[in-house]
Amino acid sequence: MINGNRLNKHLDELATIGKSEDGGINRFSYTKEEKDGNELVKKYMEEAGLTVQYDAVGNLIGSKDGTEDLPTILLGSHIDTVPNGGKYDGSLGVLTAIEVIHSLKEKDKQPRHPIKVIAFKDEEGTRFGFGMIGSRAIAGTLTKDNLQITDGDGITIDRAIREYGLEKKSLHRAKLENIKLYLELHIEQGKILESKHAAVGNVTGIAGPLWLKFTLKGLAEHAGTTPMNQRQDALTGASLIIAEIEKIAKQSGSTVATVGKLAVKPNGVNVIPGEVEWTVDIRDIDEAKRDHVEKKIKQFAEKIADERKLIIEFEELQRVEPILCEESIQRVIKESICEELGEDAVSLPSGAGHDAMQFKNSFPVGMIFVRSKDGISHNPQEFSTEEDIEKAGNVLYKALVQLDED
Ligand code: HGY
Ligand code: MN
Ligand code: MN
Ligand code: MN
Repeated sequence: MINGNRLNKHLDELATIGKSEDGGINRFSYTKEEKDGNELVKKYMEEAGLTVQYDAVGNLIGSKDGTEDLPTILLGSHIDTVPNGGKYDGSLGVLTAIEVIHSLKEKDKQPRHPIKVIAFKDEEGTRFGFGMIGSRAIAGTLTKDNLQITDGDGITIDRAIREYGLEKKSLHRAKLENIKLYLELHIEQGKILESKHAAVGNVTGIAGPLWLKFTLKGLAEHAGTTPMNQRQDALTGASLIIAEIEKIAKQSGSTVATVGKLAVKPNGVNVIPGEVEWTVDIRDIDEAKRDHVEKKIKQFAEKIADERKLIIEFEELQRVEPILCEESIQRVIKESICEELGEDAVSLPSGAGHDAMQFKNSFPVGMIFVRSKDGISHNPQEFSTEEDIEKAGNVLYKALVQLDED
């Protein structure tokens, strides 16, 4: 099947790019580290016999012709990271897809369908607070307005693309047509496979992330001279709301909600906070439940603002619909898992978002999960064993060969 040693060697090499002293990886979109990472992946793609190019937004696309004039099969994932991220999130999917193509080439197996392997641009949304730029472009849903979104330094996505040195191409040309399906391998980033002693799993669906920014405005005043009953303290108000966000999500039973970023202004020891800004990431496989939690959180926030003479503002950063993986692809993945592991396949939903979600209204998708040690991810301690990686690579190989025959 695949060459597990070569795959794990590529993974180790890529992990050195953007690595910080404490072992975390920082490869944010349109930065030098991410460009160096792409150039290394481009080399691997060429060694696998793929013809490689960057598209209008910087997706790195390796293409291989099929023997027949059929729709294209897409494989891929992302190599950008969260701040201080792990070495497997995204990268494993890109490198395993390349390894499968490389192994097919070595076995002189010509696929019937054309195949493209894509390292999607900015899946994580770390730099711009707006994720999946690359897969949106491939789906044809990235808009000119999206390109005006800015990073913390006020640089727009559009300017970042231009400064990255990409050939000026129209956004519309990035959309891929005549696609049969998309298949992504990714680490689970959760604890289910480990709890079921399964190295590899079949993904049933992907929870849709809703990202909001809350801004709560009060009045910055002197910490020493302002009586407690005359304050418009934005941070105490925010803390009540944030505690309630956790409570509402817990009560929902399935929806998860996370406050990941928070900024206090003017952020002085002796100043009553005049303004607090924070993000909320709300997810569920069931969109109606997710949106109900959103509604309850906003209602509570407005109540606190009212009671404390504060002003609350909400901004939607991104709202991605949950997606169910195609039954027919799931069936092939389960058969491939059963063949590789010699046991029935474990199927599970993905709490994490993935590029596959952007193709909900374009073409069918399937995902394969690799076991994560202790379920840890978005953390330098993220880990999957070389054996599990090789088994998962064989599952991707088998599933691709099967899907290519259909
Ligand atoms: O946020 C996510 O779920 C993914 O890691 N981008
Ligand atoms: Mn991630
Ligand atoms: Mn990922
Ligand atoms: Mn992904």
